[in-house]
Amino acid sequence: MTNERAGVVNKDVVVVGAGFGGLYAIHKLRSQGLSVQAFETGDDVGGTWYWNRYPGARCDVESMEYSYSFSPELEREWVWSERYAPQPEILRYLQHVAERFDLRRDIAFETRVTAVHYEDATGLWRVRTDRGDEVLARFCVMATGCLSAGSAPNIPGLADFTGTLYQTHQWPKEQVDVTGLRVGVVGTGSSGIQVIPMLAQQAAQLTVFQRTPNFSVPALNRPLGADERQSFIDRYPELRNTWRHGLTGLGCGDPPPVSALEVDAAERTANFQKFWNKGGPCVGFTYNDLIVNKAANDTLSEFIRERIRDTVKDPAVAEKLLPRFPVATKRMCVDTNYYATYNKPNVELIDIKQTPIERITATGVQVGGREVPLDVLVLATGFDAVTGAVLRMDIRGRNGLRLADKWQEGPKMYLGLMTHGFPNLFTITGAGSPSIVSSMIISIEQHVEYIADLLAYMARRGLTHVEAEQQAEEQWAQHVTDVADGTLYPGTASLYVGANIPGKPRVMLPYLGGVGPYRQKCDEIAAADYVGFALSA
Ligand code: N01
Repeated sequence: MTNERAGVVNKDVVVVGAGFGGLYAIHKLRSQGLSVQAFETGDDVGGTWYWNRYPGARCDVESMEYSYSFSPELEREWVWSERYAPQPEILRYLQHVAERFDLRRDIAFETRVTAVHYEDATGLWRVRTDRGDEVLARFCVMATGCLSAGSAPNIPGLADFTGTLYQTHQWPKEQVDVTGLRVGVVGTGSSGIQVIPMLAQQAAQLTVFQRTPNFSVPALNRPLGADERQSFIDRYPELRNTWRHGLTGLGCGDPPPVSALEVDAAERTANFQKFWNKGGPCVGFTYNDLIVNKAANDTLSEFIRERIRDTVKDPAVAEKLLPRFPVATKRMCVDTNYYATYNKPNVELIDIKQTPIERITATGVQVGGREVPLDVLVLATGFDAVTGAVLRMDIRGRNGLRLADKWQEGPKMYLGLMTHGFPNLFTITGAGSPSIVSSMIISIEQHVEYIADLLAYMARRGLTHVEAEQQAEEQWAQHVTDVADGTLYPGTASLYVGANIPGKPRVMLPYLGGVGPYRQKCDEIAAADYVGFALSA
C-alpha cells in the first residue's frame, strides 16, 4: 500500500497508529499469518514519542520497565542510557524495533484514517484515509493512543497572537532556542512540569500561567550503569511476571497491607522520606489506603506540600504551587528541578484561577489588568484522553451506527477491547481497561496478545466475527464505575473522568481494578470460550 495508492486493497487487518501499540500489533498479527495494513499520521513510527518532542520530554516510568517484553533478544540488545529515558532515545528504540522486525513495509506514513465503516452486506470494514486509500479488512485494530488527541484550549484571543506558538504535543522537529526571549507557558500537568525547567534555562523571562497546581515528585534521573542494566536483564522473566500481575504494572510493586493511619506520624513521614529520596512515583505506593481513604491520602498530600514549601523560597509562590486535590487521583508528575525553577529570578508564576487570563493579544497575555509581553507562547494543555483519537475518526458500525452517537453519554466497552455494534473492531488500551493508570507497555502487550489469541481461536473454529455482547458491556461498564466509586479518583476533576475537556461526558475512563486482576478476568473470559463476546461465522 505504501507505494500503490490506487484501487481498493484487501487485507485481513487494518491497524491504525504506529506507536508502541500499533507496532506490536503489526508484528504479532503478521506472525500469525494475517495480512496487515497500518496507517500512521506521522512521517515515522513512534506515536506519542514521535509527537511529544518538547525539551525535557522523558518517560515517567523507568526505562528498564518501559520497553517491550515480547522478544528476549530485543531486551538484551537494546541499551538504555538513563534511569528515565528521554524522548529521543525512546523514539530511537521504536525505530530500531520497526527495523528489527521489518515493520515499516506495512505502514503507510503521513496518512490519517478518516473513515472506518462496517459493511453489513459483506461483514468487512471499509477504511478510508486522507490520501485517498481505501482498504477492505475483516478486522480493525485501533492503536491510536490514549494521549494523542491534543486538546485545543478555548482561550480568548489565542488566534490573535503574533509571536511564536508551540504546543508540547506537536513540538517541531527543529531545535527550538528561546535564549533571550520572553516565554509564556499555559498548563502545569506532566508536560508543563517537564518543559518549564528547560525553558527557564534559556528564556530571558518565563511566565507560567497555572490553573491547577499539581503534585510532582523528583525523578532523580541518572545514567544507568552496565551492571544495573544487566541485573534487570538477568531477572527480566521474574520481574516482568511480577509487574504483569501487580496493580499498576510499575516496578514500585503493590503497596504493603498497611494503612497509612496505622503507623505513627514520625514513622510514616520517615517512610515517605525514604521513598522520596529514591526519586520517582513509588512514594505513592507506600500504604494500601492512600487512594481509598481521604484521611490516609491527606498524610501523603501534606508530606509533598511540605517538600514544596521546603524547596520554593518565596512563601507566597510556594503557597500558589500547593495542590489541593488528593494526591495520586491525577497522575503524579515526575520532574527534574520543577519546584526549584520558581526560585530563579527570570521565572514568574501567575495563578490564573485567582487572576484569570482576560485574553491573549497580538503581543502577549492580558491578565489582572496588565499585559505580560511574550515572544513565545507554549501550550501544555493536555489531551482528549482515551476516547479522543478514536472519536476523531468517522467510525460507523452495524446498521450505520456512528460510534460518536453511541458514546454520546460516555464510552461503553467490554474490557476496553470492543464495543457492541462494532464487530471485529478492537481498541488497544480502550476505555474500561487499565490504560492510563497502568504502565502502558504492559497494558499494550496484554491487549495485543489477547486480540491475537482471540483471532487464532476464531480461525481454528472457522469463525469470522466477534462482537461484544450488550449485556456483557453494560455489566463491565458498571463494574468499572463501581470500582472507581470505591476510591478517591471520581472526586477529582481530572482527565481520567474527562473533566479537562469541556462538554465531555463525566465517565471514569480507565479501569482502576489493577492490571493483575484485569488480566486474570480477561484470561477467565478466554478460558470460558470468550464469554461475553458473540462469536459467529
Ligand atoms: O496534560 P494535563 P499533560 N486554560 O491534562 C491546563 C502523560 N504524560 O499533557 O488542571 C488554562 O495533565 C490544565 O489545567 P487544569 C501523563 O499520563 C506523561 O501535561 O485543567 N490552563 C493542566 O494544568 C499525563 O497525565 C509524561 O486546571 C489549561 C494542563 O493544562 C498526561 O500525559 C509527560 C487550559 C494540562 O495538563 C497528560 O499530561 C507528559 C486552559 N484553557 C504527559 N486547558 C511523562 O511520561 C488546560 N489547561 C513524564
